[in-house]
Amino acid sequence: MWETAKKQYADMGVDAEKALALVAEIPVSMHCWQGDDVTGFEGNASLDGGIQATGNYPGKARTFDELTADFDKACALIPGKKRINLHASYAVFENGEHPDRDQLEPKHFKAWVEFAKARGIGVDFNPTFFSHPKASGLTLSNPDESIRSFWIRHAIACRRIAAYFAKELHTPCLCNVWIPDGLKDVPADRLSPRLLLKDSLDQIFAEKLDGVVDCVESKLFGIGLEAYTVGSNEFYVAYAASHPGVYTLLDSGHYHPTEVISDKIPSLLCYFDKVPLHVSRPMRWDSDHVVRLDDELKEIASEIVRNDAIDKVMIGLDFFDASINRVAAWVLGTRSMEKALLYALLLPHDRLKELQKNRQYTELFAVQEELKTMPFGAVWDEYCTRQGMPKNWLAEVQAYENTVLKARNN
Ligand code: RNT
Ligand code: ZN
Repeated sequence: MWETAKKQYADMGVDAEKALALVAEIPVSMHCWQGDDVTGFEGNASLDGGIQATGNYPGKARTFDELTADFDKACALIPGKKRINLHASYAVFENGEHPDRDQLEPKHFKAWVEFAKARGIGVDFNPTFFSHPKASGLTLSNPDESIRSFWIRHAIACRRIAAYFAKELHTPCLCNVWIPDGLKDVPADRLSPRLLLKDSLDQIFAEKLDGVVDCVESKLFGIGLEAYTVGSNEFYVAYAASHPGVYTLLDSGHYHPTEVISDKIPSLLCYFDKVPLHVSRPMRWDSDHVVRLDDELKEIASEIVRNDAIDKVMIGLDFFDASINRVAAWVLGTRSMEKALLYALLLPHDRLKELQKNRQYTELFAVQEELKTMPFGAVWDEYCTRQGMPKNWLAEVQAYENTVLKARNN
């Protein structure tokens, strides 16, 4: 089937061998927080900040050892090159120490560096501005200077930890600032919090750090924060555009329901040499459903591939579903991303662009539809085989559930 498929793609002007070689090298940053519903290791009972992981599937990871074991299990069932994306709330403390978030140091992430080194993967990082007593109201836009400065110190500490990851692992570390700051109901002042946020960011990014790629993640609304979000799209795009070295991250769930990030990628590529992503799947709201191989995911991947932006777009995932097996969720979502990238690499982009340029819209429409029934599945299977994937990954997750997850009793 692979040989036949390869020939069929060749007839379309597509080199399927080349696609297989390319897809295996595109790094996808897998978020650690799918493994434990964004709980972290600080003993937090509940998740706040306007985000929610719904469901209570048994077997959630509670410790560094459990989370990393689950992550390894998932990775063994996903083809392609991975990175791991961590939150500051996943610091690993020793000797009974319990530093607050503004006191975090590289040494609190030594275990993660060792983990990443042993697997030859890079690390990305996020300061954690939620699930903390000082995050019950505003963080970086708080008019209370003692609270705002606490969070500025936290972000500065996190950037230094990101620099440590980059140095130790010899690969740049994306350090992403997302804050939940906003209001439930109609504000009287939308400007002042944004000016405070702007000042906070200026303080946070003042230090030049090698290997750190800074970015800011905008959002439309959160649960309980429906009326106003301080870190809006326009605010952060303008901030990044006017601050060289700071990028703006696109999360699929952070826009109006019919608005898509695939269209925003080429817009940002006109101005930025890096475009970080949080690929997620919103359903009616920023629900962070596990990513499926749907039209928008294919379009996201196509914008990366057809604009020669594989080295510019930094693909990270951001979903958390507590209603299904969490290891399976990681595998499903990440495999969907891999599938979309391979799918996009198998499209005859030059030919399609030419049709658009020549205003041959009928032919363009026809070819686009023909492409949908090409033997993509055979190429995907070949990719999985070459990457040493088992035939039935779900059976492996189910066995892991029976032997490991069920013993956790949580
Ligand atoms: C929240 C943002 C943010 C978080 C993670 C846990 O809406 O998408 O990226 O999901 O940082
Ligand atoms: Zn996100």
